[in-house]
Amino acid sequence: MSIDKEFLNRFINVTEKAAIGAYKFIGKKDKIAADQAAVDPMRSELNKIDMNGKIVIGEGEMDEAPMLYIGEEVGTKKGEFLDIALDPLEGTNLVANNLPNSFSMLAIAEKGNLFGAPDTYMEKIAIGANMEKNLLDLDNSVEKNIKILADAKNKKPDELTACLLKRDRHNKIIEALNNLKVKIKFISDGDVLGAISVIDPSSPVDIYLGIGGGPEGVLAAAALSCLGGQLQTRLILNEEEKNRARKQGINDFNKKYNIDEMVRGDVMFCASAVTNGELLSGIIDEKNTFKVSTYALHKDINISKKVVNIHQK
Ligand code: VTB
Repeated sequence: MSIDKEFLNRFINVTEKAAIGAYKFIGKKDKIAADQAAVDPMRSELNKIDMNGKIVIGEGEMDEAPMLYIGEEVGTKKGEFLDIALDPLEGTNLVANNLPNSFSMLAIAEKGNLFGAPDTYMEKIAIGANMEKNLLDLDNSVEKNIKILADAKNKKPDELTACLLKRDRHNKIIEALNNLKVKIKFISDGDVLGAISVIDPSSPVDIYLGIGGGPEGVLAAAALSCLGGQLQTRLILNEEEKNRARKQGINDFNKKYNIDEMVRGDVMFCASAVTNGELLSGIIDEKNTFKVSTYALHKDINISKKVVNIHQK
């Protein structure tokens, strides 16, 4: 079954209202306030939608997040049963420091169809569409994955661009990429967009790799699955996190998840920009209105669009 296409505009409105909430905290060096300002409108707008929604990826566990926590039910409790992965503000640092590529985002699937990844680190490797299924593997060396990808794209490694978070934990990967002369696009935060950039025709990125957040991995999987992209992930868990993961029904801690194990069936994805960026323009503050840009995807209906909506102040 597909998700009713009427939902897409309602979810676009949710991420746009959340983005507007965060807008006034751009450059204010307060990432917690920026996040909260996105959480409140996101939650109240979700609660206006006729659905039986359940948060599977949210602001944290029930005891650590008062709102939009994992398991929270949202919507009017009339209508379809939907699972929701959300990040009211992906890139809290980016907003706090007025840097590009911050978004309010969410993904929707039918009940039971989204991987409830714990809030831990996750290894990720993402590539675009139209390539042999499960082409790359986290257990391959960087050299091997780059060679396979270069062959599949009929390019040389030095013609490829890799995107990764600028973190010391990636030094080995960076060294391998440098040896292969692969171009590197570093990002400081916001690895959902990093992963999505492999399917963005206006981006030079061919491969996203490295370690980022688990919840962000599920949001990236939702977007990539709408457009035929590929993603493989593996959780990175310390002992305490293994206990938490067990409670969420995860027992094989070394499991590699391919995209169809993270997201099943029909999916919607919406990301509304707060600050300017490569995918979308940021919010434009006009006298009486805000102009907000959103990237919206609906897998079964084959919708992939960038929209701009005007919101009255
Ligand atoms: C990424 C990125 C996020 O965290 O998941 C990253 O997408 C990973 O964590 O925007 P570290 O910052 O600890 O490396 C963010 O940068 C912030 O949540």
